[in-house]
Amino acid sequence: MTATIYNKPGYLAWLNYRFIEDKASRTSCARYGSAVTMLGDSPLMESAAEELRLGLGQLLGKEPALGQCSAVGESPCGILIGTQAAMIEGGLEELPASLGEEGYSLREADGVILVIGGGERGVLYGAFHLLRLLQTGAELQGLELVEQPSNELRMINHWDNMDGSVERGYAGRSLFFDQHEFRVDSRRLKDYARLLASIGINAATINNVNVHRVETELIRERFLPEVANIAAQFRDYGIQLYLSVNYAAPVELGELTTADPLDESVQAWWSKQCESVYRHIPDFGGFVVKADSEFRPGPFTYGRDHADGANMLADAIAPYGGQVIWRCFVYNCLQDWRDRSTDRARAAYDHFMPLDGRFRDNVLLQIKNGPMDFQVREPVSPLFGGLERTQHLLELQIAQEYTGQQRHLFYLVPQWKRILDFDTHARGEGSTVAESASGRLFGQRLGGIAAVTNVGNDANWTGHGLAQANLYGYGRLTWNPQTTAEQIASDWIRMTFGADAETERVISDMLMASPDIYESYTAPLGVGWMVNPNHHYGPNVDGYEYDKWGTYHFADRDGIGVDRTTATGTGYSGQYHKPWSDIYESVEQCPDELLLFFHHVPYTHVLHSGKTVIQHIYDTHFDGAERAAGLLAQWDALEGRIEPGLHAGIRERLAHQAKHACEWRDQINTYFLRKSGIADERGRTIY
Ligand code: GCV
Repeated sequence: MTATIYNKPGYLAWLNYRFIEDKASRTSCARYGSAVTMLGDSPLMESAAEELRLGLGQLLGKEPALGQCSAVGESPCGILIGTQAAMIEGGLEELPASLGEEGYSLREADGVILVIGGGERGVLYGAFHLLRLLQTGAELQGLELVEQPSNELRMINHWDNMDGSVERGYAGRSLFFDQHEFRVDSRRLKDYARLLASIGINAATINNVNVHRVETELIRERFLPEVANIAAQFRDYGIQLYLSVNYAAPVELGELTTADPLDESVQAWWSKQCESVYRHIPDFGGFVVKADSEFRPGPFTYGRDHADGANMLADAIAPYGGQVIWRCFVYNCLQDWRDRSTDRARAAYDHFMPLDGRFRDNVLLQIKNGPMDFQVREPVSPLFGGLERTQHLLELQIAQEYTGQQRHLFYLVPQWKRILDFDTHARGEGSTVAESASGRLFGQRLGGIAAVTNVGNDANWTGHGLAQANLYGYGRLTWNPQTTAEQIASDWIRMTFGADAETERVISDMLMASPDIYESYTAPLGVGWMVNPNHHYGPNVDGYEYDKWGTYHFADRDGIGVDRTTATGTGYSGQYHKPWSDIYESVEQCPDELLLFFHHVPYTHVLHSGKTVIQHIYDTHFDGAERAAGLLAQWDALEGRIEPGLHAGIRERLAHQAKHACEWRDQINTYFLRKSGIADERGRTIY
């Protein structure tokens, strides 16, 4: 076979429909694999049928016949797919309860499997679920399940620039752009859409939230036909296209002298843009906006607030049913490090809480999971549980900006679960972030989760072969936050690498251990930011200490940490509901892993673990580097069980990680030994 991108190691990712080697399992599946019959027809249904044809053909070694019928009983064998409405019309008597547009039911009876979607998207998601069951060796006889998504918006954000670069991209260049033009490999785009649909993603932006000059024109005639092409390919897989827009577009494009949201000419300008966007893309999702943040323009320039800015765009897009997704990542990025009273952690809450209830009902605020910026460890943003009268989305980062840049292994699902499970106590116990983001907690119409994606044009999509688990896990968790990290890992491993039990055991172990390992050898106890400025890779304890970004650890010879208490510090701990405000306020009660986020303590402070802060730093760093080396050894033991190309690519990354973890260990330990003058109790080598 000629080597093309499409058959390079890792390209198929988890849609790797391997032939089922075990004869007994193959025979028991074969009864369903003879035919795929559609009840009704539509592009989404065709995507579902085509996926089943491809999947069954490869899993069973024989392509099923594709057909259409008009009554349920006309399909005596195989798989029958259709919407609930079509099934009712086709004579199905026992009906599932209402499934909603995206929900589905899978049922097996007498050798036929019914894939019943609430709507057409539901059919597609049901088909992918069925394929997952086949790939992971589940029993299909007597199958009966119903699924509905927990979040209505399940979104991916690309930070792709039209020159082809990807901001915080660690897997090659853009899938959409190059040299300020659209450069789309449509087969690859379709495969990307398949991957996203298979995990339930239903919305995507294709361009960076930092919208530069050329990208400002994505909403103009110059580019709209090509944007519409991508929207069309995504549409066949149930994914709605959104664009990031430049808040000052009318000025940037030289058509107006102001972007003041209360100025009528500005309002009319945006209405006109919306009209042309929807002419090209009738089901366009809406705009994502980064305003007044990190040098991007926004309503502050005109003395207006963020509700004024967001509502102006919301009014322009409302006639077409579009949404405005407005990011809360707003803070002073020109801070003076000498000024200890300004606290970046406070910023999002301070800016947006006073505006609660002032946004139109087609606005959603997009809130980063923590108050800083996707650090390895941060508390959950107090805006969750804070904003009661404003629809919002949780923003996560699949791209591993601060978590090893897809050169280190970091399975993010456990971190995301911790965030989603965090109980804000806004309405008493059980007021979790998952409930708040979905909109259920405060009875909001719309909610969901968005995440910065980790893909690029590398053959295996994510650079590190094991980083695919993060994209996969993001989708699964967004669909159902109750799914365990272990279950997601197990499904992903089986779908990607096949059914070998030892492979599954080892990779699952590696994935589950990876976040703790990485956290152990990097910044300690929630303090964050000890990375090289700009690119954010590798250790640099003081890299951000005397900078303007509001990112300090305040280490001196006696101690370390940021006092964010209300009693003596910046008052950030007071932004939480009780009991968290009390817990974080108290140095005794604050969880160890966040101690330095909330408190400045001496190196001799004793943690709940019984260790002093300084000994904790030494121990975790020695331990973390050792465990990173252990990951490589575990992977080496899988040689021969995994396709050589795939094995070698991942091995290279793990070998780098093992070495780089030692650099982290030595820099951090040496820095703190020199600052504190306190020796390691165990006398290990520190430089
Ligand atoms: C897209 C961080 C990143 C930036 C990113 C920004 C954001 O600061 O380092 O690259 O910009 O977050 O989320 O807007």
